Amino acid sequence: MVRFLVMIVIFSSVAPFGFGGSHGKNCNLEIAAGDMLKFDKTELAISSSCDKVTVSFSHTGKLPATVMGHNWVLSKTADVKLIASDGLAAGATNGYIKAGDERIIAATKIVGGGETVSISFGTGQLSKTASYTFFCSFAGHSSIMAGAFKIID
Ligand code: CU1
Repeated sequence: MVRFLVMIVIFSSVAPFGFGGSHGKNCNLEIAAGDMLKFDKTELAISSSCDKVTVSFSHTGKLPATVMGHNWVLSKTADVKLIASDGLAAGATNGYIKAGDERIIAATKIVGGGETVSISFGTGQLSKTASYTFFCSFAGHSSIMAGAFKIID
């Protein structure tokens, strides 16, 4: 699946490499999670030619958001633990995200079974040399529900 995704990214990469081009190229990613603490992908990758990324995240389970809610959060790998612990302190009413958390590159709201949500963000702040991780910040999920977010040529 990861290889398939990478192929799509490579084939859709028609613009010259490098961020901040004038093409305004939008890249789409899809990811899902069910009633277990698991995303259906362990890795997501975008081309460095993407100016903007839209992530569509589906909760394919049946449990409600209060019991088994999930979100999709992107940050530098080094920031995951503190974002998650601050999110836990912020609690369910804040979607397990600390208000105004500048370490977060992108985050969806918490969704429950049957719901799909999407988030778009610019790639201007991303660097090919940094390490990024996507994860779920719902209470206790981030240590298991996480994967690598890569920028490839
Ligand atoms: Cu979760």
